[in-house]
Amino acid sequence: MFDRAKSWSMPVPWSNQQKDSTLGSENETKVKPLSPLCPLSLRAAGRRYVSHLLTTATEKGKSVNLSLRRFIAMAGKGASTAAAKGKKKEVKKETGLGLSYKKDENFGEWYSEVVVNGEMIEYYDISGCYILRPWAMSIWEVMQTFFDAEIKKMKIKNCYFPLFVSSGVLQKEKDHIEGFAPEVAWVTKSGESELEMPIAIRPTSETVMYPYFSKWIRGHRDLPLRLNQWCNVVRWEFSNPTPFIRSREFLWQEGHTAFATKEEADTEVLDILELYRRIYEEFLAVPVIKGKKSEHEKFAGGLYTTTVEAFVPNTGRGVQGATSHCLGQNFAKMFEINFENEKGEKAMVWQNSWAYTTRTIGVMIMVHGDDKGLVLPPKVASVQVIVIPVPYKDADTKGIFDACAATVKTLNESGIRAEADFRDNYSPGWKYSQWELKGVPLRIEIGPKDFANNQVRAVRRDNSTKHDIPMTDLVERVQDMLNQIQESLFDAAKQKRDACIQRAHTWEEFAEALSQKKMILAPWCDEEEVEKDVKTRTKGDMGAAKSLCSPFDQPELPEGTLCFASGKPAKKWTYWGRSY
Ligand code: 87F
Repeated sequence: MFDRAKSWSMPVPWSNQQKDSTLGSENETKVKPLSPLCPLSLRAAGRRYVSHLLTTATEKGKSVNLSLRRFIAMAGKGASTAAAKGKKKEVKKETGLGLSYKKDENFGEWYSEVVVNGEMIEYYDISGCYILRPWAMSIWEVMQTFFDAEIKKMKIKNCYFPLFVSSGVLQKEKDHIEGFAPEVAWVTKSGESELEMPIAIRPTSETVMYPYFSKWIRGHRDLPLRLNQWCNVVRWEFSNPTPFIRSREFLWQEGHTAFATKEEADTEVLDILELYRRIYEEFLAVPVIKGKKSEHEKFAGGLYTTTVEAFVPNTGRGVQGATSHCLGQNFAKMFEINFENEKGEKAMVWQNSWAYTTRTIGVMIMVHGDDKGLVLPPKVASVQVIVIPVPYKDADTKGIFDACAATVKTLNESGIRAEADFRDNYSPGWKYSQWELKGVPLRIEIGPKDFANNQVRAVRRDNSTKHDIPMTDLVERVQDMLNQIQESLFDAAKQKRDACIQRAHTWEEFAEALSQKKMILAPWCDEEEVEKDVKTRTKGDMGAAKSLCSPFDQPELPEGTLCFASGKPAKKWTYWGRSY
């Protein structure tokens, strides 16, 4: 039988018989991996990863987590020791692909490998900093295009404030900065000379922007003032850096707004939170829970914090997906952001701030990725359909190539992001694996039989099903399949997430569910001391549990229900768990 993947006598990804002369030497390979799938590049990536980890370990002067240590130890002895080699080979044979680790067996290493081999991230020589490669950046841009258009509909305007913050300004709101101070990075020198005063690099822009809010807002006609900026921020984190999830520099949008009334501010908090829900659920196909943070977990400078919480079933950890805060009048007081109201009286503004970050991408990878690599939801994939010619000896190669080009053109013309992979130095099978690793939602193959029958073969990334599509129905069928992929990724993720939610009424039930890596929904008395106590009682190697959010969508709480932790009367249902 004609084996589509093996047609052509070309190297397969795991054979390491690269033909591209520009990538030939081992030296070059260290800098620029031949391919994520070839053992050489894996070793190179491993070495880079290890050096990154070592930097982290030394810098922190603390221990790194166990699995990382094991990885370092393995690499220290040389990743090519017989034992290491044997293990990698074995897994590779099992997966039939280039990933050395399986998602369910070694999630940490799987993630590190998939972000690099899937071409999202390259490690960098400063610990906790990562290069966002075009494959990741394009996802960010899709979300940015959506969000930017939505906030413009809400009359929010973009602006840009400087990266540098003077120490006086940064520390103006003492309460706000207090807990965060160790994470602020400072510039102390220019060339060889010490600066007169160190200058901070923005970790967030409240204190940068609000002096100007004070200047620009005079009367009620200057309100609302609704600004947003797309930028980077730096927070010198000390806990385990993780690409996208916890990095020392990241991209975000930060919205800062001021209103005449609390009602307007309250409305905006929820409007923005709904946009964040849509980013996760409609774009990234990741289910989230909308809710309010506890007093302990809210942004200390604000009045209340709302959040969209995601969950990573493999680690049993919640992730704060994005936050929308009502700041109340705390900052207005501090920065004297006053206005003359309609009655001619002096009044203080009500403020909000809100942000989502590149963390979104990490959550998506963790939720959808599998043992073959990334799985990108069609709505965010910069390549939704990859078209691969599958010629073989004696076939009408030109005809097949032309059919591929025509397929891409037809799809592009109807707004589908399709590309053809015409590279002649890789076999079709190699290309299949590489695009699977990169998570492209749909692969279209055109071989001699398809060409003769005026059809294409489509293969879904999410479930590997194959579908023969007549050329005449191409656009409609492909569009349908992309919609189905988007939908079933969300459904599968939701099903998995829901299976991890456990209700607990007592401490015993709570502790048991926590040990099973569940997200726990429990009746709570809503007292800060009790939350602190829960943290203390759950401290351990895996990190303490904390409240994630009290969902807006509250189940019924019958009269007389008691708090799972204190035994006092419960006031609300709250999600608890370990978190990132
Ligand atoms: C780290 C260093 C300095 C978080 C920090 O969530 C200051 C801070 O203020 C800091 N880490 N925060 C809280 C940020 C709150 C808020 N800022 C605007 C947001 C949304 C966007």
